[in-house]
Amino acid sequence: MVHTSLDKIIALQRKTSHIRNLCILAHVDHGKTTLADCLVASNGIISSRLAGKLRYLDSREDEQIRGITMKSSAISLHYATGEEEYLINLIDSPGHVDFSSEVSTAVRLCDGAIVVVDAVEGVCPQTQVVLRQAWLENIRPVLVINKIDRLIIELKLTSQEAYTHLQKILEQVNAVTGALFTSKVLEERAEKAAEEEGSSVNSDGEQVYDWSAGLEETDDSHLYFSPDQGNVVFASAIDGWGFSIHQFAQIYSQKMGIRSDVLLKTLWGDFYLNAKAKKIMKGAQSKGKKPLFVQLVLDNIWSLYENVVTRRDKEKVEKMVTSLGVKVTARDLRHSDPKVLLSAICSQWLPVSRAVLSMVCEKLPSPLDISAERVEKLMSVGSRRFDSLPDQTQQLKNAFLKCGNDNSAPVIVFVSKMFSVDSKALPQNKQRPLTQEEISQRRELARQRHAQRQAANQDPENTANQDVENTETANTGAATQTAGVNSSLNSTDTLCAQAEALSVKSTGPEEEDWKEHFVAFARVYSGIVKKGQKAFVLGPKYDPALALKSLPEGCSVTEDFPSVPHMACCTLDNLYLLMGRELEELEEVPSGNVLGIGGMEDFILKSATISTSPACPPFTPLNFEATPIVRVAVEPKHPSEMPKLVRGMKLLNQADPCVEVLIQETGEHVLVTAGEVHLQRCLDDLRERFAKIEISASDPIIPFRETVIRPPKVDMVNEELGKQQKVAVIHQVKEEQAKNPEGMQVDPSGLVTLTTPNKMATVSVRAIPLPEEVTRLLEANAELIRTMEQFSLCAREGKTLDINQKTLELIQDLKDKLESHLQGHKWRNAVNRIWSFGPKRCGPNVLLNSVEGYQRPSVWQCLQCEREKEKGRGTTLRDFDNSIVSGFQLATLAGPMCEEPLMGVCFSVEKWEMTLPTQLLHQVSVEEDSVSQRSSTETSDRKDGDFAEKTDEELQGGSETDMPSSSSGSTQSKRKTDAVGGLMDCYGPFSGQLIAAMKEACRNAFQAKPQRLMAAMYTCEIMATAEVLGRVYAVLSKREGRVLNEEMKEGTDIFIIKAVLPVAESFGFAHEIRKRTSGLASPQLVFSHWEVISSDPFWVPTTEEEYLHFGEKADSVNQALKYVNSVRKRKGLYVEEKIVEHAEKQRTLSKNK
Ligand SMILES: Nc1nc2c(ncn2[C@@H]2O[C@H](COP(=O)(O)OP(=O)(O)OP(=O)(O)O)[C@@H](O)[C@H]2O)c(=O)[nH]1
Ligand SMILES: [Mg+2]
Repeated sequence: MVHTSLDKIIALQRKTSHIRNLCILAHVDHGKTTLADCLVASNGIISSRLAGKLRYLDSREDEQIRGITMKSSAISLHYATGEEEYLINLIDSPGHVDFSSEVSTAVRLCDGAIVVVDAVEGVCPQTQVVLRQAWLENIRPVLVINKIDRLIIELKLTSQEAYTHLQKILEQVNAVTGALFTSKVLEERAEKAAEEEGSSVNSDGEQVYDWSAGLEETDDSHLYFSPDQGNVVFASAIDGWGFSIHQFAQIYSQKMGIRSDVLLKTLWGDFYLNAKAKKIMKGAQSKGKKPLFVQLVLDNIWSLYENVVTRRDKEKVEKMVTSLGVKVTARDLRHSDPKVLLSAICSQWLPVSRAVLSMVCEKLPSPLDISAERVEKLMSVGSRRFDSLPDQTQQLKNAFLKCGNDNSAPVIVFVSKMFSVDSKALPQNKQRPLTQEEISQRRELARQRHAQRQAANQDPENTANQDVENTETANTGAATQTAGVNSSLNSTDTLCAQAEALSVKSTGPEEEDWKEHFVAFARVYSGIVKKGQKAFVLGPKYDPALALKSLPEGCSVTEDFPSVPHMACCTLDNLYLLMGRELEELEEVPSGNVLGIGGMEDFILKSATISTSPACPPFTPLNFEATPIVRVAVEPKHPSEMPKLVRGMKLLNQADPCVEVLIQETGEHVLVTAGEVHLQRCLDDLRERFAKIEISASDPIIPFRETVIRPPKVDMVNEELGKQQKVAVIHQVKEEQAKNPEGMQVDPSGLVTLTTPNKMATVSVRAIPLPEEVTRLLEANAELIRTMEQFSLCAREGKTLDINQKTLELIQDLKDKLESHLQGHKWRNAVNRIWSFGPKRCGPNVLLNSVEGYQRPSVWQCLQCEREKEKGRGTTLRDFDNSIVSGFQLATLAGPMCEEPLMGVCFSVEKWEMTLPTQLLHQVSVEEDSVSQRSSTETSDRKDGDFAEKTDEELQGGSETDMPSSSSGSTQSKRKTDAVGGLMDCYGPFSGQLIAAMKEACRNAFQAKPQRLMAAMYTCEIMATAEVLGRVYAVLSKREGRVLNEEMKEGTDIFIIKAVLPVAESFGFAHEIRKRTSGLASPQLVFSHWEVISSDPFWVPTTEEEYLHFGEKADSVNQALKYVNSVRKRKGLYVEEKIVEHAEKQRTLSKNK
């Protein structure tokens, strides 16, 4: 196969209608990279013998070693069919869950996708995820069912069984697509009109009719995969063959004289060939006949495998080879590995590249076919609606749709990720072969040098004189000599310099070797990008409406313009064609193509939009499916190398779409990654690439949550708790009360009352566990709660914040749901009494206002049509409201067990009394009258955002200094601050005392209830054959995993096990499973939820049965306590540990009796 030249690709880049941008998506190990190899080989980039073995697009060393892809990489291919020539921009993506963010970056740049499914494993979890991702980005998929050879060789299915099996796989894939489609249609319908509902839900029958009628309105036929639609290819990438039924229809229409369109419709499905009548009939199954697909397609392949691989029947093979009309070399025929012969035959008979590429060109859209719906989705960030964008921005939609290639079209480019390349890999630094001219130039130089040297040796004077003539620098005798020698030296120097220049040019500047270069992975959506062009770089938070206001009309990139937030101006220095491991330099790239842009590292962190028009909005952010959860602290082996590590982490952050790097309060440098494999890759990258130093990483930092639960009804030995337990509890409480700090009382029901040190305020707080659904709701809606909080903050400052209608509806919905879950006497009117959420004002814990007679603005005030007047304005309590909230925020940020955040706890403030000295109170009220509405925002309100993040000490220290400055804006508020905040005594400012008291009260109320630790859980799906099933279970149970269900894949002996596993126990899990099952099973771990660990970390036996069962010491392993202690140890907190208790002297009895 000939190598496609760069010029050809450049020419094809201009034919937008003949470009296909697509990515290969699948579950891990379903054969994406192997398939990509076959396609790459069809362009002569790699040899077709190596296709499938080389895995060309896995260019990293660790990808080759581990055998999995870790990043998405692109390559441009040329495909010719008949008259038409196409340019295929192919992106291979990883299938491992840890790298699913790389899939998102790939999907964004494409118009279509090849979804690969393993014929044995069928639809797997990641297959569903990638189908969903393709769906969310509105790109069209086609299907490749790969590894059909496994059905023949491993599962030993007959062709008929294989047909049924393939049908099932198609059904599974279509079920996933169908679910996505119906959910979308139903969502749209629900949005449309509520009144329709009333009329359509009359009877059950009608409902069904209506529902499907809604679906029928939208054409969905192109969504489903079906071989007769031409969007399915059956393949074995490793053996190099693949076909769609179009190919067989063509073959048989010639052979049998049946029209190919008839064959196309009947080759897949319940049809059979009636040989007598020479007709194709329906009802193969009911009549027990072989379906056409089996008879005409599968049987051929099955017999080929049988003759070549299983029986190795030479005669038959030769016959088949001649009948298929393919050429096989004698060497292949004699080869000891039958697969070589098989590949040689198949790659000529049914080359997989032809089947896949012709399907892609036919069925996937070109960049010109981009739909208006997709454009609107790309252009509308967040909850903004497309029609709320400025007019100029809306007009850009046409540019997208036109995908124009002329110079007048605005340039719009989206960068989905930044990837780093070695400076050596850049085309400008690459060692290129010398041209003929350069070689002769070098030869000439060398010859001159040689001649000069010889001449100089023989007769220095002579040469000198000659040189003088040459250079014409001297005229007289004595001076001639010296000058002559000099100039002779000079001329040799210049020669050397010239020679050096030539050699430097070809090897590249060495001093730049260490430098990391970033290339932006991008696509042009409109216009032509030219090398050296200037453009705006728009960050994800850029707002065109704001910018258009501040920029002069029709301003262009070349002019000076006022600085606009999230916008920068840059020059596009280098444009590259992405060719897998190589980059090729380009002068310009027309719209519709995927490209690499060099020199953008100072402008773009991870993703950005580049445009020549300031009206262009930033594209919607990428949908990331994985949540980064695994954290480790890293440090350099040699402390002096810290700056290198910091720089390296910065580079790593830029080069990976998903990783997070942060510096914790403790000063640790922390990496947050999506999973173990991802973590390993990040560490390797840091060591070898970005920091180039030795680093050590801590054990993974596992996050926990702390919570309280309802008192358990049974004890640890499952006996119902009787009175005896109660006595013990009261006894315990009394004991603990003795330990309580001064001024605190705890009553038996768990109500904690605490007074500030200056005795001026008293708060009573009770901790109540929130129902599980409520916690989940709060967690899922953190973003909404943050919006509500912002609204309240603005309201307090007297400003208004406009929230769009959709968000308001969502907030109302959240409120309704909370109300429905918080039912019963205990929660009466609780939702309206919510005071705050925490930690960070949006977490899954609630502060409840149960103070009698205290009215304050509700957290739901954004829902009220008319803005509520500030309730309780002017009361002393209201002035200190914020201190209570801050105390609550601090208490929920770090719990008493091991300083981890709380979750699912409601703190109900039941009493709050203040007894301020009368003279101060008077002062406050007098000030109050003269203070304007605005200035009543209370002292510490302004900086409450920081409160949540600050630690206790910082806060107390900080409040002294911050307080006066925070209200120095107006003299009125200053006076008021003096009155309220100035309640200073020997215990410090009063608001600070109140914060501390509230925090302590919450912590103690928490401790008065049965406390539990919550662990982060992974769901994991493992596929294993029956013989290794037992070992998989053993590993799971050793690591505290819990099996949710287990089912057998139909038609195979593979079991699918679904289980949950604590993140804390997951490290090394995948490795252990693989080791124990000899690589036959490999799990995929995805973060799913938080779960309460049922054992009490502070449990001691209290009932008689427990004493009997566990003994007095009860020193069996307490998992929860183990976790608590490990976290405390890591944080440097006090850990109560008994190393040896009641040690007994050991004696060897046999000797000295
Ligand atoms: N029997 C058989 N094995 C195949 C076929 N295609 C790929 N494989 C094997 O499947 C394994 C995984 O192939 P890859 O191409 O690396 O899979 P992938 O989908 O790129 O994997 P990730 O990128 O890690 O998600 C390799 O060992 C291949 O040799 C096939 O058609 N038949
Ligand atoms: Mg791969």
